[in-house]
Amino acid sequence: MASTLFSRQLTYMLQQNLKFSLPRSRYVSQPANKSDVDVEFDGPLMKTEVPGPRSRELMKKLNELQNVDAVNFFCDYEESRGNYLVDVDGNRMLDLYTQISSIPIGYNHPALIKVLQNPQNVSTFINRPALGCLPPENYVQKLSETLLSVAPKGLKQVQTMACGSCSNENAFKAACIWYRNKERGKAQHTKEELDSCMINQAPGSPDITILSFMGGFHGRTFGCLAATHSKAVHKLDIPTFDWPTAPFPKLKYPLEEFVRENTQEEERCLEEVEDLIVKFRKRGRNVAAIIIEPIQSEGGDNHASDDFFRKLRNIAKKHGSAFLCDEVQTGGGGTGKFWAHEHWGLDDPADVVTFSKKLLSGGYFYKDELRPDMPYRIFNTWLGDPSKNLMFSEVLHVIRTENLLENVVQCGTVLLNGLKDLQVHYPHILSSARGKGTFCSIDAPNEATRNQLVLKMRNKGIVLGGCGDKSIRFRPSLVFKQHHAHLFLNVFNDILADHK
Ligand code: PSZ
Repeated sequence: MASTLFSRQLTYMLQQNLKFSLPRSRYVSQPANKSDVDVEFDGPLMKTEVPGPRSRELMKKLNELQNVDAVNFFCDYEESRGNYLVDVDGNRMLDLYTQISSIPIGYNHPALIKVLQNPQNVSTFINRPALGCLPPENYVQKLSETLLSVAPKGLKQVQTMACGSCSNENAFKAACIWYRNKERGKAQHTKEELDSCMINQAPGSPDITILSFMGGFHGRTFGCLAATHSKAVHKLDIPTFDWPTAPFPKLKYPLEEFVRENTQEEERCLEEVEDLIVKFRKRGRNVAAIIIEPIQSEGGDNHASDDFFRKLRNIAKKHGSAFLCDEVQTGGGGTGKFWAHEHWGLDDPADVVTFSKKLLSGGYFYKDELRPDMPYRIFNTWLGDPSKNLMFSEVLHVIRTENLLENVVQCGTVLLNGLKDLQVHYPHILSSARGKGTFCSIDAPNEATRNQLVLKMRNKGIVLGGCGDKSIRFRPSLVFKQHHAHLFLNVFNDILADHK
Protein backbone atom coordinates (compact mmCIF):
# COMPACT_ATOMS: atom_id res chain seq x y z
CA MET A 1 0.00 0.00 0.00
CA ALA A 2 2.68 2.42 1.10
CA SER A 3 4.73 1.62 -1.98
CA THR A 4 1.83 2.27 -4.37
CA LEU A 5 1.26 5.55 -2.58
CA PHE A 6 4.92 6.36 -2.98
CA SER A 7 4.94 5.60 -6.69
CA ARG A 8 1.71 7.54 -7.28
CA GLN A 9 3.16 10.59 -5.60
CA LEU A 10 6.41 10.21 -7.46
CA THR A 11 4.60 9.96 -10.80
CA TYR A 12 2.50 12.99 -9.92
CA MET A 13 5.53 15.03 -9.00
CA LEU A 14 7.34 14.07 -12.15
CA GLN A 15 4.30 14.83 -14.28
CA GLN A 16 3.88 18.18 -12.63
CA ASN A 17 7.58 18.86 -12.82
CA LEU A 18 7.63 19.49 -9.11
CA LYS A 19 10.79 19.61 -7.11
CA PHE A 20 11.35 16.16 -5.73
CA SER A 21 10.92 15.70 -2.06
CA LEU A 22 10.29 12.59 -0.10
CA PRO A 23 6.60 11.76 -0.11
CA ARG A 24 5.02 12.09 3.26
CA SER A 25 5.13 8.94 5.27
CA ARG A 26 1.85 7.56 6.50
CA TYR A 27 0.56 8.67 9.84
CA VAL A 28 1.45 6.00 12.33
CA SER A 29 -0.97 5.92 15.17
CA GLN A 30 0.21 5.55 18.73
CA PRO A 31 -1.56 2.60 20.32
CA ALA A 32 -4.91 4.02 21.40
CA ASN A 33 -5.17 4.80 25.05
CA LYS A 34 -8.20 2.64 25.67
CA SER A 35 -10.86 4.18 27.86
CA ASP A 36 -14.43 2.90 28.08
CA VAL A 37 -15.47 4.84 25.04
CA ASP A 38 -12.53 3.67 23.02
CA VAL A 39 -13.85 0.18 23.17
CA GLU A 40 -15.61 0.96 19.95
CA PHE A 41 -14.34 -0.49 16.67
CA ASP A 42 -10.88 -0.93 15.17
CA GLY A 43 -11.74 1.05 12.06
CA PRO A 44 -14.24 1.45 9.25
CA LEU A 45 -15.67 -1.69 7.68
CA MET A 46 -17.41 -1.35 4.34
CA LYS A 47 -19.69 -4.07 2.97
CA THR A 48 -21.55 -2.23 0.20
CA GLU A 49 -21.57 1.09 -1.56
CA VAL A 50 -23.29 3.81 0.45
CA PRO A 51 -26.26 4.06 0.21
CA GLY A 52 -26.47 0.27 0.06
CA PRO A 53 -29.45 -1.85 -1.03
CA ARG A 54 -31.29 -1.71 2.31
CA SER A 55 -30.89 2.08 2.52
CA ARG A 56 -32.14 2.46 -1.05
CA GLU A 57 -35.16 0.28 -0.33
CA LEU A 58 -36.04 2.38 2.72
CA MET A 59 -35.49 5.62 0.79
CA LYS A 60 -37.96 4.42 -1.82
CA LYS A 61 -40.56 3.76 0.89
CA LEU A 62 -39.96 7.07 2.65
CA ASN A 63 -40.16 8.83 -0.70
CA GLU A 64 -43.82 7.87 -0.84
CA LEU A 65 -44.36 9.97 2.30
CA GLN A 66 -41.97 12.88 1.83
CA ASN A 67 -39.14 14.29 -0.25
CA VAL A 68 -36.03 12.22 0.50
CA ASP A 69 -33.52 14.02 -1.71
CA ALA A 70 -31.53 15.12 1.32
CA VAL A 71 -31.32 11.61 2.83
CA ASN A 72 -27.78 10.19 2.62
CA PHE A 73 -28.45 6.71 4.01
CA PHE A 74 -30.40 5.02 6.80
CA CYS A 75 -28.59 4.34 10.07
CA ASP A 76 -28.42 1.55 12.58
CA TYR A 77 -28.19 3.56 15.77
CA GLU A 78 -28.16 0.46 17.95
CA GLU A 79 -24.96 -0.77 16.36
CA SER A 80 -23.24 2.63 16.21
CA ARG A 81 -20.56 3.21 18.87
CA GLY A 82 -18.32 6.10 19.83
CA ASN A 83 -16.94 7.69 16.68
CA TYR A 84 -18.44 5.05 14.40
CA LEU A 85 -21.79 5.35 12.67
CA VAL A 86 -23.16 2.07 11.32
CA ASP A 87 -25.69 2.05 8.47
CA VAL A 88 -28.53 -0.38 7.76
CA ASP A 89 -26.35 -2.29 5.28
CA GLY A 90 -23.80 -3.00 8.00
CA ASN A 91 -21.27 -0.42 6.80
CA ARG A 92 -19.29 1.04 9.67
CA MET A 93 -18.00 4.57 9.11
CA LEU A 94 -15.78 6.90 11.11
CA ASP A 95 -18.03 9.90 11.64
CA LEU A 96 -16.41 13.32 11.38
CA TYR A 97 -19.70 15.09 10.86
CA THR A 98 -21.75 13.73 13.82
CA GLN A 99 -25.32 14.60 12.79
CA ILE A 100 -24.38 18.13 11.75
CA SER A 101 -22.12 18.65 14.74
CA SER A 102 -24.59 17.55 17.37
CA ILE A 103 -23.23 14.37 19.03
CA PRO A 104 -21.06 15.53 21.93
CA ILE A 105 -19.51 12.28 23.21
CA GLY A 106 -20.08 9.77 20.42
CA TYR A 107 -22.81 7.21 19.77
CA ASN A 108 -24.27 5.13 22.60
CA HIS A 109 -21.88 6.41 25.23
CA PRO A 110 -22.06 3.99 28.20
CA ALA A 111 -22.55 6.91 30.63
CA LEU A 112 -25.68 8.00 28.75
CA ILE A 113 -27.02 4.46 28.58
CA LYS A 114 -26.72 4.38 32.38
CA VAL A 115 -28.77 7.58 32.69
CA LEU A 116 -31.57 5.92 30.76
CA GLN A 117 -31.34 2.70 32.76
CA ASN A 118 -31.53 4.45 36.11
CA PRO A 119 -35.09 3.86 37.45
CA GLN A 120 -34.96 7.27 39.18
CA ASN A 121 -34.83 8.94 35.77
CA VAL A 122 -37.73 7.13 34.17
CA SER A 123 -40.42 9.70 34.97
CA THR A 124 -38.29 12.49 33.47
CA PHE A 125 -38.25 10.65 30.15
CA ILE A 126 -41.94 9.79 30.17
CA ASN A 127 -43.56 12.99 31.42
CA ARG A 128 -42.57 15.93 29.32
CA PRO A 129 -43.68 19.04 31.18
CA ALA A 130 -44.85 22.45 30.00
CA LEU A 131 -41.79 23.89 31.74
CA GLY A 132 -42.90 27.52 31.78
CA CYS A 133 -45.81 26.77 34.11
CA LEU A 134 -45.37 23.27 35.60
CA PRO A 135 -41.67 22.57 36.20
CA PRO A 136 -40.53 19.50 38.17
CA GLU A 137 -39.15 19.80 41.71
CA ASN A 138 -35.52 19.21 40.72
CA TYR A 139 -35.60 21.73 37.86
CA VAL A 140 -33.64 24.56 39.52
CA GLN A 141 -31.06 22.15 40.87
CA LYS A 142 -30.63 20.46 37.48
CA LEU A 143 -30.31 23.77 35.63
CA SER A 144 -27.67 24.92 38.12
CA GLU A 145 -25.72 21.67 37.84
CA THR A 146 -25.86 21.61 34.07
CA LEU A 147 -26.35 24.69 31.92
CA LEU A 148 -25.48 27.28 34.54
CA SER A 149 -22.25 25.47 35.34
CA VAL A 150 -21.08 26.28 31.79
CA ALA A 151 -22.73 29.72 31.47
CA PRO A 152 -20.55 32.15 29.51
CA LYS A 153 -18.84 34.75 31.70
CA GLY A 154 -21.20 37.57 32.69
CA LEU A 155 -24.44 35.78 31.73
CA LYS A 156 -26.42 34.52 34.69
CA GLN A 157 -29.87 34.00 33.17
CA VAL A 158 -30.85 31.04 31.02
CA GLN A 159 -33.90 30.08 28.98
CA THR A 160 -34.14 26.60 27.48
CA MET A 161 -35.79 25.95 24.12
CA ALA A 162 -36.28 22.96 21.84
CA CYS A 163 -33.93 23.66 18.93
CA GLY A 164 -31.42 26.11 17.51
CA SER A 165 -33.93 28.08 15.45
CA CYS A 166 -36.37 28.60 18.30
CA SER A 167 -33.46 29.65 20.52
CA ASN A 168 -32.51 32.37 18.05
CA GLU A 169 -36.15 33.35 17.44
CA ASN A 170 -36.66 33.92 21.15
CA ALA A 171 -33.30 35.63 21.58
CA PHE A 172 -34.43 38.08 18.86
CA LYS A 173 -37.66 38.66 20.74
CA ALA A 174 -35.87 39.17 24.07
CA ALA A 175 -33.58 41.73 22.38
CA CYS A 176 -36.51 43.60 20.81
CA ILE A 177 -38.45 43.71 24.09
CA TRP A 178 -35.33 45.00 25.87
CA TYR A 179 -34.72 47.59 23.14
CA ARG A 180 -38.26 48.98 23.19
CA ASN A 181 -38.31 49.11 26.99
CA LYS A 182 -35.07 51.05 26.83
CA GLU A 183 -36.63 53.51 24.33
CA ARG A 184 -39.72 53.94 26.53
CA GLY A 185 -37.66 54.65 29.62
CA LYS A 186 -39.81 54.23 32.66
CA ALA A 187 -43.06 54.78 30.76
CA GLN A 188 -45.60 51.96 30.44
CA HIS A 189 -46.63 50.69 27.01
CA THR A 190 -49.70 52.53 25.75
CA LYS A 191 -53.18 51.41 24.72
CA GLU A 192 -52.28 52.46 21.18
CA GLU A 193 -49.34 50.06 21.26
CA LEU A 194 -51.50 47.23 22.54
CA ASP A 195 -54.09 47.85 19.82
CA SER A 196 -51.71 48.42 16.91
CA CYS A 197 -49.64 45.27 17.60
CA MET A 198 -52.80 43.21 17.07
CA ILE A 199 -52.86 44.31 13.42
CA ASN A 200 -49.06 44.15 12.90
CA GLN A 201 -48.71 47.93 12.83
CA ALA A 202 -46.42 50.42 14.56
CA PRO A 203 -46.03 51.56 17.25
CA GLY A 204 -47.01 48.22 18.87
CA SER A 205 -45.16 46.25 16.19
CA PRO A 206 -42.18 48.60 15.90
CA ASP A 207 -40.02 48.93 12.82
CA ILE A 208 -36.81 47.99 14.61
CA THR A 209 -34.31 45.71 12.91
CA ILE A 210 -31.69 43.02 13.50
CA LEU A 211 -28.39 43.28 11.68
CA SER A 212 -26.83 40.05 10.41
CA PHE A 213 -24.01 39.05 8.08
CA MET A 214 -23.75 37.76 4.53
CA GLY A 215 -22.93 34.05 4.76
CA GLY A 216 -24.49 33.74 8.22
CA PHE A 217 -26.90 30.95 9.16
CA HIS A 218 -29.23 31.30 12.13
CA GLY A 219 -32.06 28.90 11.27
CA ARG A 220 -34.93 28.56 8.86
CA THR A 221 -37.95 29.84 10.78
CA PHE A 222 -39.37 33.19 9.65
CA GLY A 223 -37.45 35.51 11.99
CA CYS A 224 -34.22 33.52 11.77
CA LEU A 225 -34.48 33.26 8.02
CA ALA A 226 -34.38 37.06 7.77
CA ALA A 227 -30.92 36.85 9.40
CA THR A 228 -29.81 33.79 7.39
CA HIS A 229 -27.81 34.49 4.24
CA SER A 230 -25.93 31.32 3.40
CA LYS A 231 -27.87 29.79 0.48
CA ALA A 232 -30.73 31.05 -1.68
CA VAL A 233 -32.52 27.69 -1.46
CA HIS A 234 -33.15 28.36 2.25
CA LYS A 235 -34.87 31.66 1.51
CA LEU A 236 -36.57 31.38 -1.86
CA ASP A 237 -40.31 32.18 -1.90
CA ILE A 238 -40.47 33.07 1.80
CA PRO A 239 -41.56 36.61 2.72
CA THR A 240 -39.07 38.23 5.04
CA PHE A 241 -38.01 41.33 6.98
CA ASP A 242 -35.99 44.01 5.23
CA TRP A 243 -33.21 44.02 7.84
CA PRO A 244 -29.62 45.21 7.34
CA THR A 245 -27.09 42.66 6.04
CA ALA A 246 -23.41 43.48 6.47
CA PRO A 247 -20.51 41.82 4.64
CA PHE A 248 -18.56 39.23 6.63
CA PRO A 249 -14.78 39.31 6.13
CA LYS A 250 -13.44 37.04 3.40
CA LEU A 251 -10.02 36.14 4.76
CA LYS A 252 -7.18 34.94 2.57
CA TYR A 253 -5.08 31.92 3.55
CA PRO A 254 -2.51 31.19 4.80
CA LEU A 255 -3.28 33.97 7.30
CA GLU A 256 0.37 34.74 8.01
CA GLU A 257 0.92 35.64 4.34
CA PHE A 258 -2.03 38.04 4.12
CA VAL A 259 -1.92 39.97 7.37
CA ARG A 260 -2.30 43.41 5.79
CA GLU A 261 -5.02 42.41 3.30
CA ASN A 262 -7.02 40.58 5.96
CA THR A 263 -6.82 43.46 8.44
CA GLN A 264 -8.05 45.84 5.73
CA GLU A 265 -10.85 43.45 4.82
CA GLU A 266 -12.02 43.28 8.44
CA GLU A 267 -11.87 47.08 8.76
CA ARG A 268 -13.97 47.40 5.60
CA CYS A 269 -16.65 45.10 7.01
CA LEU A 270 -16.71 46.89 10.38
CA GLU A 271 -17.11 50.25 8.64
CA GLU A 272 -19.97 48.82 6.65
CA VAL A 273 -21.66 47.64 9.87
CA GLU A 274 -21.53 51.15 11.32
CA ASP A 275 -22.68 52.72 8.06
CA LEU A 276 -25.66 50.38 7.94
CA ILE A 277 -26.63 51.11 11.55
CA VAL A 278 -26.52 54.85 10.86
CA LYS A 279 -28.32 54.55 7.53
CA PHE A 280 -31.12 52.47 9.03
CA ARG A 281 -31.44 54.79 12.02
CA LYS A 282 -31.90 57.76 9.67
CA ARG A 283 -34.83 55.89 8.14
CA GLY A 284 -36.35 55.37 11.60
CA ARG A 285 -35.39 51.68 11.59
CA ASN A 286 -33.06 51.34 14.56
CA VAL A 287 -30.86 48.27 14.88
CA ALA A 288 -32.02 46.56 18.09
CA ALA A 289 -29.51 43.73 17.83
CA ILE A 290 -26.54 42.38 15.89
CA ILE A 291 -26.32 38.59 15.49
CA ILE A 292 -23.15 36.74 14.56
CA GLU A 293 -21.68 33.22 14.54
CA PRO A 294 -18.14 32.97 15.93
CA ILE A 295 -17.33 30.87 12.85
CA GLN A 296 -19.85 31.10 10.01
CA SER A 297 -20.53 27.40 9.61
CA GLU A 298 -23.20 26.63 7.01
CA GLY A 299 -21.89 29.60 5.03
CA GLY A 300 -18.50 27.92 4.47
CA ASP A 301 -16.55 27.94 7.76
CA ASN A 302 -15.66 31.60 7.46
CA HIS A 303 -13.43 32.86 10.25
CA ALA A 304 -12.56 36.36 11.42
CA SER A 305 -9.92 37.52 13.91
CA ASP A 306 -10.55 37.91 17.64
CA ASP A 307 -9.92 41.61 17.12
CA PHE A 308 -12.74 41.80 14.56
CA PHE A 309 -15.22 40.37 17.07
CA ARG A 310 -14.01 42.61 19.90
CA LYS A 311 -14.49 45.66 17.68
CA LEU A 312 -17.90 44.45 16.54
CA ARG A 313 -18.97 44.01 20.15
CA ASN A 314 -17.93 47.60 20.84
CA ILE A 315 -19.85 48.90 17.81
CA ALA A 316 -23.00 47.18 19.12
CA LYS A 317 -22.47 48.81 22.49
CA LYS A 318 -21.77 52.24 21.03
CA HIS A 319 -25.07 52.17 19.10
CA GLY A 320 -27.14 50.66 21.91
CA SER A 321 -27.79 47.39 20.02
CA ALA A 322 -27.78 44.02 21.77
CA PHE A 323 -24.87 41.76 20.78
CA LEU A 324 -26.14 38.23 20.07
CA CYS A 325 -23.70 35.44 19.65
CA ASP A 326 -25.07 32.33 17.92
CA GLU A 327 -23.13 29.38 19.35
CA VAL A 328 -25.60 26.75 18.12
CA GLN A 329 -22.90 25.05 16.07
CA THR A 330 -19.70 26.36 17.70
CA GLY A 331 -20.81 25.84 21.33
CA GLY A 332 -20.07 22.75 23.39
CA GLY A 333 -16.31 22.34 23.01
CA GLY A 334 -15.48 21.67 19.35
CA THR A 335 -13.20 24.71 19.12
CA GLY A 336 -11.21 23.63 22.19
CA LYS A 337 -13.02 26.03 24.53
CA PHE A 338 -16.54 25.36 25.70
CA TRP A 339 -17.73 28.53 23.94
CA ALA A 340 -16.00 29.70 20.76
CA HIS A 341 -16.45 33.33 21.77
CA GLU A 342 -14.21 32.71 24.79
CA HIS A 343 -11.31 32.85 22.31
CA TRP A 344 -12.00 36.56 21.71
CA GLY A 345 -11.32 37.88 25.20
CA LEU A 346 -14.24 40.33 25.29
CA ASP A 347 -14.14 43.09 27.94
CA ASP A 348 -17.91 43.22 28.01
CA PRO A 349 -19.62 39.84 27.43
CA ALA A 350 -22.12 39.25 24.65
CA ASP A 351 -25.68 40.18 25.72
CA VAL A 352 -27.07 36.85 24.56
CA VAL A 353 -25.45 33.51 23.67
CA THR A 354 -27.67 30.94 21.96
CA PHE A 355 -26.99 27.20 21.92
CA SER A 356 -28.38 23.81 20.86
CA LYS A 357 -26.77 20.77 19.12
CA LYS A 358 -23.99 19.43 21.44
CA LEU A 359 -25.80 20.85 24.48
CA LEU A 360 -28.68 18.50 23.62
CA SER A 361 -31.25 21.13 24.58
CA GLY A 362 -31.60 24.43 22.78
CA GLY A 363 -31.70 27.71 24.64
CA TYR A 364 -29.89 30.92 25.40
CA PHE A 365 -27.97 32.64 28.17
CA TYR A 366 -28.54 36.33 28.66
CA LYS A 367 -27.67 39.34 30.76
CA ASP A 368 -30.01 40.32 33.59
CA GLU A 369 -31.12 43.43 31.66
CA LEU A 370 -32.65 41.26 28.95
CA ARG A 371 -34.94 39.45 31.35
CA PRO A 372 -38.54 39.78 30.09
CA ASP A 373 -40.59 42.16 32.19
CA MET A 374 -43.82 40.16 32.12
CA PRO A 375 -44.84 36.49 32.04
CA TYR A 376 -45.78 34.86 28.71
CA ARG A 377 -43.64 37.21 26.63
CA ILE A 378 -41.08 34.46 26.04
CA PHE A 379 -42.99 31.23 26.27
CA ASN A 380 -44.11 28.08 24.49
CA THR A 381 -45.43 24.63 25.40
CA TRP A 382 -42.27 22.71 26.22
CA LEU A 383 -39.57 25.36 26.55
CA GLY A 384 -36.96 22.63 26.23
CA ASP A 385 -36.96 19.18 27.78
CA PRO A 386 -35.67 18.19 31.24
CA SER A 387 -34.67 14.73 29.94
CA LYS A 388 -32.14 16.47 27.68
CA ASN A 389 -30.68 18.30 30.69
CA LEU A 390 -30.42 15.02 32.55
CA MET A 391 -28.34 13.59 29.74
CA PHE A 392 -26.39 16.80 29.35
CA SER A 393 -25.41 16.60 33.01
CA GLU A 394 -23.71 13.28 32.22
CA VAL A 395 -22.15 14.70 29.04
CA LEU A 396 -20.56 17.45 31.15
CA HIS A 397 -19.33 14.89 33.66
CA VAL A 398 -17.63 12.95 30.86
CA ILE A 399 -16.17 16.14 29.33
CA ARG A 400 -14.68 17.05 32.72
CA THR A 401 -13.46 13.67 33.90
CA GLU A 402 -11.95 12.75 30.53
CA ASN A 403 -10.47 16.22 29.90
CA LEU A 404 -12.18 16.31 26.55
CA LEU A 405 -11.52 19.99 25.82
CA GLU A 406 -7.82 19.30 26.17
CA ASN A 407 -8.30 16.29 23.90
CA VAL A 408 -10.01 18.51 21.31
CA VAL A 409 -7.06 20.92 21.34
CA GLN A 410 -4.55 18.09 20.85
CA CYS A 411 -6.53 16.24 18.18
CA GLY A 412 -7.36 19.51 16.47
CA THR A 413 -3.66 20.21 16.12
CA VAL A 414 -3.08 16.77 14.56
CA LEU A 415 -6.05 17.21 12.25
CA LEU A 416 -5.20 20.75 11.12
CA ASN A 417 -1.47 20.04 10.69
CA GLY A 418 -2.41 16.97 8.66
CA LEU A 419 -4.75 19.03 6.47
CA LYS A 420 -2.08 21.69 5.95
CA ASP A 421 0.36 18.96 5.02
CA LEU A 422 -2.11 17.51 2.50
CA GLN A 423 -2.78 20.89 0.90
CA VAL A 424 0.96 21.26 0.31
CA HIS A 425 1.01 17.86 -1.40
CA TYR A 426 -2.18 18.39 -3.39
CA PRO A 427 -2.23 22.13 -4.11
CA HIS A 428 -4.41 21.57 -7.20
CA ILE A 429 -7.14 20.02 -5.03
CA LEU A 430 -6.90 21.56 -1.55
CA SER A 431 -6.48 25.04 -0.12
CA SER A 432 -7.27 27.26 2.90
CA ALA A 433 -6.99 24.63 5.65
CA ARG A 434 -8.33 26.38 8.73
CA GLY A 435 -9.84 25.68 12.11
CA LYS A 436 -9.93 25.96 15.87
CA GLY A 437 -9.78 22.76 17.89
CA THR A 438 -11.29 20.00 15.76
CA PHE A 439 -13.70 22.56 14.23
CA CYS A 440 -11.70 22.48 10.98
CA SER A 441 -12.30 22.78 7.27
CA ILE A 442 -10.54 22.87 3.93
CA ASP A 443 -11.52 24.04 0.46
CA ALA A 444 -11.78 22.13 -2.81
CA PRO A 445 -11.43 24.06 -6.07
CA ASN A 446 -15.17 23.93 -6.74
CA GLU A 447 -18.46 22.44 -5.58
CA ALA A 448 -18.34 19.41 -7.90
CA THR A 449 -14.88 18.35 -6.68
CA ARG A 450 -15.89 18.90 -3.05
CA ASN A 451 -18.97 16.73 -3.49
CA GLN A 452 -16.97 14.00 -5.25
CA LEU A 453 -14.39 13.94 -2.45
CA VAL A 454 -17.08 13.69 0.23
CA LEU A 455 -18.75 10.78 -1.61
CA LYS A 456 -15.47 8.96 -2.25
CA MET A 457 -14.52 9.31 1.41
CA ARG A 458 -17.90 7.94 2.44
CA ASN A 459 -17.41 4.85 0.33
CA LYS A 460 -14.07 4.38 2.09
CA GLY A 461 -15.82 4.60 5.46
CA ILE A 462 -15.38 8.25 6.47
CA VAL A 463 -18.40 10.52 6.94
CA LEU A 464 -17.70 14.20 6.20
CA GLY A 465 -19.88 17.23 5.55
CA GLY A 466 -19.78 20.07 3.09
CA CYS A 467 -20.46 23.72 3.77
CA GLY A 468 -20.51 26.91 1.72
CA ASP A 469 -19.80 26.49 -2.00
CA LYS A 470 -16.75 24.31 -1.91
CA SER A 471 -15.61 23.59 1.65
CA ILE A 472 -15.34 20.28 3.47
CA ARG A 473 -15.97 20.64 7.17
CA PHE A 474 -14.93 18.47 10.08
CA ARG A 475 -17.19 18.22 13.10
CA PRO A 476 -16.12 15.13 15.02
CA SER A 477 -17.43 14.51 18.52
CA LEU A 478 -15.35 15.45 21.57
CA VAL A 479 -14.24 11.80 21.96
CA PHE A 480 -12.46 11.91 18.60
CA LYS A 481 -8.89 10.85 19.39
CA GLN A 482 -5.54 11.27 17.67
CA HIS A 483 -5.63 7.77 16.18
CA HIS A 484 -8.97 8.65 14.54
CA ALA A 485 -7.36 11.77 13.04
CA HIS A 486 -4.48 9.65 11.68
CA LEU A 487 -6.92 7.14 10.27
CA PHE A 488 -8.87 9.87 8.50
CA LEU A 489 -5.72 11.55 7.14
CA ASN A 490 -4.43 8.29 5.68
CA VAL A 491 -7.70 7.54 3.89
CA PHE A 492 -7.93 11.13 2.65
CA ASN A 493 -4.38 10.93 1.37
CA ASP A 494 -5.23 7.78 -0.62
CA ILE A 495 -8.34 9.38 -2.10
CA LEU A 496 -6.46 12.55 -3.04
CA ALA A 497 -3.62 10.60 -4.61
CA ASP A 498 -6.18 8.77 -6.78
CA HIS A 499 -8.28 11.81 -7.56
CA LYS A 500 -8.31 12.71 -11.24
O1 PSZ B 1 -29.81 22.97 6.56
C1 PSZ B 1 -30.10 23.19 7.76
O2 PSZ B 1 -31.22 23.49 8.18
C2 PSZ B 1 -29.02 23.14 8.75
S1 PSZ B 1 -27.61 22.36 8.41
C3 PSZ B 1 -26.92 22.84 9.86
C4 PSZ B 1 -27.75 23.58 10.58
C5 PSZ B 1 -28.96 23.74 9.96
N1 PSZ B 1 -27.36 24.17 11.73
C6 PSZ B 1 -28.28 24.77 12.58
C7 PSZ B 1 -28.00 26.11 13.14
C8 PSZ B 1 -26.70 26.67 13.16
O3 PSZ B 1 -25.66 26.01 12.67
C9 PSZ B 1 -26.54 27.96 13.68
C10 PSZ B 1 -25.19 28.59 13.72
N2 PSZ B 1 -27.59 28.64 14.14
C11 PSZ B 1 -28.83 28.12 14.14
C12 PSZ B 1 -29.07 26.87 13.64
C13 PSZ B 1 -30.46 26.34 13.66
O4 PSZ B 1 -30.57 25.25 14.50
P1 PSZ B 1 -31.70 24.16 14.27
O5 PSZ B 1 -31.37 23.45 13.01
O6 PSZ B 1 -31.59 23.30 15.49
O7 PSZ B 1 -32.99 24.88 14.20
